[in-house]
Amino acid sequence: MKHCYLLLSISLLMANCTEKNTTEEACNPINKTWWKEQAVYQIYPRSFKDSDGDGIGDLQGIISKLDYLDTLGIDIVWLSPHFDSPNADNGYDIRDYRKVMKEFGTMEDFGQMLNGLHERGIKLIIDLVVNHTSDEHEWFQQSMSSKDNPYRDYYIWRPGKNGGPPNNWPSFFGGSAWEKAGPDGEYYLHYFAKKQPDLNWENPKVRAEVYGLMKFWLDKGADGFRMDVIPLISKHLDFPDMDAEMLKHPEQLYASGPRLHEFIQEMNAEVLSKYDVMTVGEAFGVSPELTQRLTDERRNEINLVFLFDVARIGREGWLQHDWALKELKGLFTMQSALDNFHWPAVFLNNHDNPRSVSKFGNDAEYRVPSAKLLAMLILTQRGTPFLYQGEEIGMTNYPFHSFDEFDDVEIRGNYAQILASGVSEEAYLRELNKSSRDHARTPMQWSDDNQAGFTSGDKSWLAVNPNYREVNAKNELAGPNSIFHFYRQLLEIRKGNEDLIYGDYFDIAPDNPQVFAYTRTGTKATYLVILNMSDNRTTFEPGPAYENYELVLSNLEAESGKPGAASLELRPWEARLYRGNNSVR
Ligand code: ISL
Repeated sequence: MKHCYLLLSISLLMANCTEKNTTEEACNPINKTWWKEQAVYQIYPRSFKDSDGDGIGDLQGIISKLDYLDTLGIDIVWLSPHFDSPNADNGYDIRDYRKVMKEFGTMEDFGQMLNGLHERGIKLIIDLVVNHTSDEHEWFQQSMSSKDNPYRDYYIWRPGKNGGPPNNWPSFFGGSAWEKAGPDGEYYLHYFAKKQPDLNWENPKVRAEVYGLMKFWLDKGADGFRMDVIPLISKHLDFPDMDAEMLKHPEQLYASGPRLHEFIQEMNAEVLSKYDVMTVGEAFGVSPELTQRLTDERRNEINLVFLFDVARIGREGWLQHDWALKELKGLFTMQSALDNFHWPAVFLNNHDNPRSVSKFGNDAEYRVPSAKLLAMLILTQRGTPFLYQGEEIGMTNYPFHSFDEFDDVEIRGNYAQILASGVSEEAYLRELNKSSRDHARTPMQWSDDNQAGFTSGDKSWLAVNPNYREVNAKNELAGPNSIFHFYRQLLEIRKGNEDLIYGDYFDIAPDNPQVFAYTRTGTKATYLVILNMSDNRTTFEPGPAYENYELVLSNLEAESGKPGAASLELRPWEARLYRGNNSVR
């Protein structure tokens, strides 16, 4: 896979506009627009802020924190699913697309939250989960009731084979991707949990239902969608068995259905093209080529995709291997080398991945400087930055000591078969302490009060991280040199700064094993970013071309030393942002 990224990035680099290469595509000026320039903040509502003491976050809780978001300086909120759901997968199993989950509040609360965001100049994109619904959705209840029911073909039913499921496809959440149900003895397809049956996108009635619910929320004022596993909606209708190699990465088959682009172009024509919206697809399992096609502005499909290469670097299923900084740099070079018809989404963590300071930084001795360094990384890269709740205060992974502390359906669903494969419980627990999705889902830590100020109740739906007395928003807001204020300063520097937003990206030391250093060259200025991503001091020499560069921001108090950026002494996790007027590579 990495090989094709390299080939792709070389081809894309060649496509840039140069004297030699003046093809129309390469020299097409970039289309500047709000969703390329603004910074997004993801809220996982269940864990953000509880207003009624039931231990579950809710919309009134979000409303109570709108000024906090405004102070931080983010421009767009991505809200994970807020729809009615039995919460088999914490809202990613929708029972009624036009109703707010009762634990989260009411449609009036949604309107109050949306107005509160818009009054502060903050847009809202919501989570579109239309590869599957909850099995408690009325459509599925009807579909399951009989082969002759008009809703039967809203889902994908097939007869079994040889006394078992139609084929050997696996669910991501353990076991087969097929479940027998209903009076006719057929099986329905579910890529995720049994309680998340896949919708049949071949059925034009299903597509019309989806377009209708999208318009319902856009007409309420939503500013776009994050599209859950959208590449999976087109299925290979011959349902071939997978061979051993394919079974290692089922998402690659699931994300290569033959009608994907047709469906998304139809969605664009029917809905998206009629609104000024932002769309970001969760490109789970897709190839770089498919990513290119999905986000090529000339194809009128979607604007951005989340590629998991960075956030899941070193991951192999539930295993987390070590990784080298050089590999991380290569991924950023690849995604920033896109031509002007494409635009990357940049993120280090979300609700499905471990906390960035624990995965990419040092969440112990150097938690504060490394969290600030990661802020500088994510907010000076080329692409739309997506922050995840709690990242701005340096929240860390949770210390899980036993399996009953986990909530995640993905863990509970896979537990038996992973142990049956011979993996010991301690080995599995050790890996999950590096990679579990629950790390990102522990309650937001607002203060050193009981339950970290997340709820007035005496219990939260998932345990609060025991480090909340030290790591909390109240401390961060109070301390001028806090992680929060470092994010706020970077967001301020970035806002409206077209050199940092659209400037060319160039890694000036791709082979350096501990320093990540790159430039962003715009029309007015060049920014130089120097990140010592290690626990060790080091010297780093960008060279005389940078001797007149001025320090804009650093995460550590300046030590004595020469001004400029020609030669630097860097402390562990030291991060510096310089600015120079000469456009130098
Ligand atoms: O990698 C994964 C599968 O093994 C998961 O982290 C995740 O399921 C995948 O990235 C797809 O995620 C999205 O769809 C899921 C939901 O559980 C995730 O929370 C959502 O982000 C099913 O809706």
